[in-house]
Amino acid sequence: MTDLTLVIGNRNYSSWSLRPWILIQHLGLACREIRLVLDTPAFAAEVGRYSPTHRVPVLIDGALTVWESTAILEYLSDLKGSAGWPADRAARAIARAVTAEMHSGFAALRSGYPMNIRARDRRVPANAALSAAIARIDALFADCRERFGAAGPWLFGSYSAADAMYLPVAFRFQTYGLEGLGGAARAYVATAVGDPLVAPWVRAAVDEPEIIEHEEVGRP
Ligand SMILES: N[C@@H](CCC(=O)N[C@@H](CS)C(=O)NCC(=O)O)C(=O)O
Repeated sequence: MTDLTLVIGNRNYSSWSLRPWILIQHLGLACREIRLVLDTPAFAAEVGRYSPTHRVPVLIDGALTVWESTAILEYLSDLKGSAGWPADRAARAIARAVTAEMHSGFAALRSGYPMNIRARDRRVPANAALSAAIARIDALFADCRERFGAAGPWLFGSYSAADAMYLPVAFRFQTYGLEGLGGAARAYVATAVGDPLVAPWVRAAVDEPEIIEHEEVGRP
């Protein structure tokens, strides 16, 4: 028996919030949402009621509070008998590795290409760190798809927490362009942004009125 509430930030900008939300959809879990608007006095005043780190996302299940997106992904998967991870042990190990890699790294990608779901045709000048991050994403997507993806369109064939972790990355390429990605990575980006289960989040992101200026980079 679960009683889930996910506390999230703005749908357009909060990449960490999107990750557990999309896994919840793929696992078919029922979950309430509380949205706190980032960069506002109201966020600062309210987030501490839910989150010990004063950050989102936070998952509340009855008396239990889970923070940090990877821990939330693990908890959600546990609720469904580990269904958030590939069944094969080797695939599961690599899925966890790429998930940890995203959570702990890619600083240049996160700061250079902030997630901005509704924005299109943005361009950011190249720099060495950003180009290296894009090259690593290209290799990672291609490698996972080639080694583990035969059974379906996702990184490990069937949907997993790794796909949830990289969905905001796919949205970044939709916003800032696909330069630097090869065919396999481009096809995966198209799969991820075209996922019917993410469509309600995208519609809500488009309708959000808030603009966070420092996230609006790369305008023509
Ligand atoms: N390591 C955290 C990062 C969470 C995070 O940085 N969340 C941002 C929103 S995407 C946040 O809460 N920012 C508000 C703030 O720092 O005041 C996780 O994986 O959940």
